[in-house]
Amino acid sequence: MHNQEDRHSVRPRRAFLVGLILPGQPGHVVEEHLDELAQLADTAGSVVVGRAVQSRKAPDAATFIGRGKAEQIAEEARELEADLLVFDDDLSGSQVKNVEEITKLQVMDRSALILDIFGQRARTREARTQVELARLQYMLPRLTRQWSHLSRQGGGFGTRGGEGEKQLEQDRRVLRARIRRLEDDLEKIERTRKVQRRGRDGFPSVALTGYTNAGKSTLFNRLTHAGALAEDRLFATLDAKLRRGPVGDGKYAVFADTVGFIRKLPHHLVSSFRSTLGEVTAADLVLHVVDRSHPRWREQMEVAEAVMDDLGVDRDRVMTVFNKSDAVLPEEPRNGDGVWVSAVTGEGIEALKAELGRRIGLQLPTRPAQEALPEVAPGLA
Ligand SMILES: Nc1nc2c(ncn2[C@@H]2O[C@H](COP(=O)(O)OP(=O)(O)OP(=O)(O)O)[C@@H](O)[C@H]2O)c(=O)[nH]1
Ligand SMILES: [Mg+2]
Repeated sequence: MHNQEDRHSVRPRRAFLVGLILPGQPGHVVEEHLDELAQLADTAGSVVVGRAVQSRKAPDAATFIGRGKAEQIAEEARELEADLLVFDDDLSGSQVKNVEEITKLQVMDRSALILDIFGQRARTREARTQVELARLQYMLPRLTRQWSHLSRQGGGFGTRGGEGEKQLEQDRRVLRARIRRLEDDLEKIERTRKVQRRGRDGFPSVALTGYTNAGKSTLFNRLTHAGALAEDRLFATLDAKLRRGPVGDGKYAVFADTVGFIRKLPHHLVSSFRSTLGEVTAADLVLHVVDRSHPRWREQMEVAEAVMDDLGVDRDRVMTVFNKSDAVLPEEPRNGDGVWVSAVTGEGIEALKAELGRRIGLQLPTRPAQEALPEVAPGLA
C-alpha cells in the first residue's frame, strides 16, 4: 500500500466508476451501489469524476463490460481527466489487464479498493498483519506477467513485465512464503488475544457489529463514554476497542467496538480479520447496529447477518438495534424486531440498556467497577 508520504505528495487520483446491470436488477439498485462505491473511492482518497453503467446478460469473460463499452468509457474518462477506473465488482487478473490495455487507465476492482482503504487505516500491528495477509491472498490468483497495480502500490514487490513465466513462478513462491509467515504471526496474535479475553472473565461482554457507517462507534461512545473515532466515512474503525460501560443497577459489561461490514466484502478480509472479529464470536451478546435511515438498510442488515453466520455467531445471542431513529421520518412505524435508538440524540438508549441488563442480567457480577477499562486494542497497539 502507499505510505503516508506518498499519499500527500501525489495529487488525488481521479476515479471513474463502472457498474454492471445484470438481468432482473433494477437500475436504481445499481445506482445506489455506485453511490456506495463513490463513498469507498472518496474514503480511499480519490476524487470521483464520473460513472457509467452497462447492461449485459452476463459479464464478458475478457473485459467484464465488453470491449466496445470499455472503449467508450475510455473516451469519456479521458475527457474528465480520470486516471483510474473503479469497478463495482471483482475482476480477474486478465480482465484487469485487458481493460487496462484498452483504456490505458489504471483499473481497480471493488476488493482492491476496500483493501486499499484497510491498508491506509490499519494502525495496530494486528490490523496491519491482517490487511497484509488479505492483500497477498487477493494478489496470488491475480498475478499475471504484466499485471501490477497492487504490486505498484505494494512497495517494490511484484512482477516486472516481460520477464517471463519463470519470474511469475518465483513471484508466486515469494507470495506464498510471505502468506505463511503472516499466518504464523496472526496465530500468535490470536493466542495473546484469547489469553486477554480470559482475563476479562466475570464481566459479560457485548460486541457491537453491523454494516460500516451504521453508527457502531457513536453508540459505543454513548454506552461507555469513550472517545472512539466516529466519522461519516466507511471503515473508520478497524481495530476492536474494548471498554467497560454500565447497563443498569451499578452493573457493568465490557463493550467491544469492531470493524464494520460491507456488501461484497473481500472474502480474504473476513478470514484474516478473524482475530479482531473474534470479539464478536466470543461475545455473550451481540448488538447488530443498523442504520435504519439508510435507503438500503434491509440489504445492509442481510449482509451483516450473512457475515455473522459465516463467523459462527449464534443468532440467539444477537439483538438488533435500529440506530439513527432521529433521521427516520416520524410517520414511519417504529416496529420490527429490535430496539430503536439514536446514538446521536440519546433517544432510546435507556431502554436499550434496560434490555441489555435484562438479557445478560443473570450473568452480571455484583461487584461495582469504578474505573473504566483501559482502551485496549488487545495488547498490540
Ligand atoms: N443522524 C444520526 N447520525 C448518526 C447516528 N449515529 C451515528 N451517526 C453518524 O453516522 C456516521 C457514522 O458513525 P460511526 O459511529 O463512525 O459508524 P461506524 O458504524 O462505527 O462506522 P465504521 O467504523 O466506519 O464501520 C457518523 O457521521 C455519525 O455521526 C444517529 O443516531 N443519528
Ligand atoms: Mg466505527
